[in-house]
Amino acid sequence: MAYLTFHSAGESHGRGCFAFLEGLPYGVPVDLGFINAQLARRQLGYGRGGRMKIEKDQAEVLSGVRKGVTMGAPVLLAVFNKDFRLETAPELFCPRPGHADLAGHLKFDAPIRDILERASARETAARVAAGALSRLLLAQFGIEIRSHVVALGPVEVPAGFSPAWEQLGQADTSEVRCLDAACEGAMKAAIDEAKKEGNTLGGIFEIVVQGLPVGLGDHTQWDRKLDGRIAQGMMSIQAIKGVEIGLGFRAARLGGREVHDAIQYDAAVAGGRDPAAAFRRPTNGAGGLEGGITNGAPLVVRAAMKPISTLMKPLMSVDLQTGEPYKADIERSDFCALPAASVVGENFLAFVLAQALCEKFGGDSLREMKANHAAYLEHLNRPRGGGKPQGGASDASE
Ligand code: EPS
Repeated sequence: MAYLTFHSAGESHGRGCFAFLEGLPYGVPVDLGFINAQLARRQLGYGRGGRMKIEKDQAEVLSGVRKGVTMGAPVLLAVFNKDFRLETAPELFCPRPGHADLAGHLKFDAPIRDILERASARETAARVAAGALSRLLLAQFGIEIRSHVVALGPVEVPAGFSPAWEQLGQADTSEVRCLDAACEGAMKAAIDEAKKEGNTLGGIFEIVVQGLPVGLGDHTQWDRKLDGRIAQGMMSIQAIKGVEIGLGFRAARLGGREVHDAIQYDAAVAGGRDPAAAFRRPTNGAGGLEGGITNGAPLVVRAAMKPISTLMKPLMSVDLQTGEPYKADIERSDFCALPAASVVGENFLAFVLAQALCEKFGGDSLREMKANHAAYLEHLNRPRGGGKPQGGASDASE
């Protein structure tokens, strides 16, 4: 069982979105202002629908925190809905192609309303609350996460566009979270056009993580490989249809000499505080992961979001009451939620990474985790060359 677990509860128009986190150590400072700032970022973006004008998402801590720090106990966070009308929300009868409506209705033998209420991306408010808390743990270990939008509908940043870490910090100043000025305008125009045509747009965002130590995740078993766990975390976000790490699909079209990152070693800096400084790679095609283990380079994750399935000019569907062809139902929705999805991606990735961090340095208190982390860095930093690896055949023969 994973040390750190997260589950959510709640419906889009129910009482609220609830995040249940178990396994956080004692003593993580809980900055509610930070968590609420992440929730506010999730509400932004060009192309959102009417709901974001109604809600002002704020997290309330219902359990597991005392005097501003985690108690080592389960944490329950609540984001209460202003648009709370679960019992009176209208029934739907014409399932929306691309939504969970029809498959959920058939599987659960339940009204479409009951399916969509839980399938809705409103659930991402709970994920962001949990992810933001996870991020506060990561911050204690110098781990930081940023993201930007690299494609929206037909508009894509130029190949090789790779903003510096400082520049990534500016993505929030763009309404589409894109750092290429020419593309930013074209993306907004594409959203305007889609809106005019009763259409929706998806796209691709990229997340970059700095400060991860070498050695999170594990090569020994399928469900311990961190790349697989990241992919699961990202694919589970509503409307995400693809995930890449590092070069991702692009690696398939290149040779090994072009894809893999040569390793350099500088003995002069070994023994310092930063193991990544002794082992350097001029390139990062691997995106920070090799064999399912972090390698000390920045983690680079891309996720592709499909266009939202509620269409103001709907596709044809079937009226489940008559069995006759009919236009799919229309619900209030977003035209493009990609900028928000990139914020959800950042924060949910934080949860997946916090899980891996707790497994590697697991302790009951933050202080114990920090001591474990420091001892591990010390072990990593021993100078290489001349020495034999510990254990193994050579030791046995001596
Ligand atoms: C969302 C809340 C929802 C939608 C959107 C995301 O609110 P409502 O359905 O009341 O308009 O705006 O959900 C979807 C795109 C979806 O497919 O369910 C939110 O809080 O992010």
